[in-house]
Parts: sequence; C-alpha cells; structure tokens
Amino acid sequence: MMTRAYIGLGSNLDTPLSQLRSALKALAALPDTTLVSQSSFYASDPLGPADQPRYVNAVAALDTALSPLTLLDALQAIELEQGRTRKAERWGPRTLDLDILLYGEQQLDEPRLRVPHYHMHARAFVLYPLAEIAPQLNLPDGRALTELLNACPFVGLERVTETQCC
Ligand code: PH2
Ligand code: MG
Ligand code: MG
Repeated sequence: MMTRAYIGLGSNLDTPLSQLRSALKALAALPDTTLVSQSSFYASDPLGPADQPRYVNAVAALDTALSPLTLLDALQAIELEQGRTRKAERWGPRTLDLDILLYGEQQLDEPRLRVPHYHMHARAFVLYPLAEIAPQLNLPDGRALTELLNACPFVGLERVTETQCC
C-alpha cells in the first residue's frame, strides 16, 4: 500500500540549489517510492541564528510503501551522503535537511520522529512550497492548508529560478 508523504528540503551550504537537485534525484531513486511532484525552489531568510546564509527550500510529494521510520532512515542516509554533519547548534547551517512533513493522515509522536513536522504550521518556507503542489491539502488535525497560509505572510521568501540562485 502506498502512502502520500510530503518532504521538506532545505540547504544553506555548498551550493544549496545543487544540493536540492541532487536530493530530488535521490528521492526519485528510493526503493518502493515514486517522486510524484516537486515545488519550485524558494530562497528564504534563516530561521534561528541570523549569522548563517539564506536557505533554499522546496517541498516534494512522494508515494511510498516505506514505513515512516524506514523512510526517515533513507532520508538521513541521503543527508549523510550529501555531507550533512550533526552539530550542537540548534537550527544551524546544513548542506541538506530532509524532513518528513506529513505521512498520509498519520500523526506520530516517537522519539525519532514527530509527524506532522513540528512548527510546519507556521513556517512560510514550508507552507508556500507545499501549497504549490498540494493546494487542497488538509492536515491530520482537520485544518486546511489554506487556513494556515492565511495566518502566515509570504515574508522573507523569494521564489527563485535556476539562473538566479546560489
Ligand atoms: N531549517 C532549519 C533552521 N532554519 N531556515 C530556513 N529559512 N529554512 C530552513 O529549512 C531552515 C531554517 C532547521 O531545519
Ligand atoms: Mg528542518
Ligand atoms: Mg531535519
């Protein structure tokens, strides 16, 4: 059985746009998984420490037969493959961050994985790319994505094209 999952992609080190492109290829190559769609790329002001480069963010939709934790393992393997190192600093810079935003209608609260992704409800760099590929989406708690967008201004965010960006 396939489940529709939404993945948030982010990078602010080592040519972020290429990081996201490579990550999308890696997502498309996951076993028992189809890459269904991907949003545009968005340059975004860093949330967290301000002394770090701007991020490039995007969201991808997958149909996957992998369980949430198997998918998490696979995403972390891609992060490592692309040079991710875990630092103590919270919300510090990274070559690649792949977050499971939503996994079907499921709500998970496990030590390794909370779904829906915490704070996604209020992050413009998640909600706007998500709305591009899933405008009619409702969250597992019944809230409509449009409702969340209304409460989240398009601030610090810029849709970018291939040539404009880092
Ligand atoms: N990710 C973070 C911390 N801050 N800021 C932006 N703009 N985009 C991100 O993806 C991001 C962030 C930790 O995951
Ligand atoms: Mg993240
Ligand atoms: Mg993460």
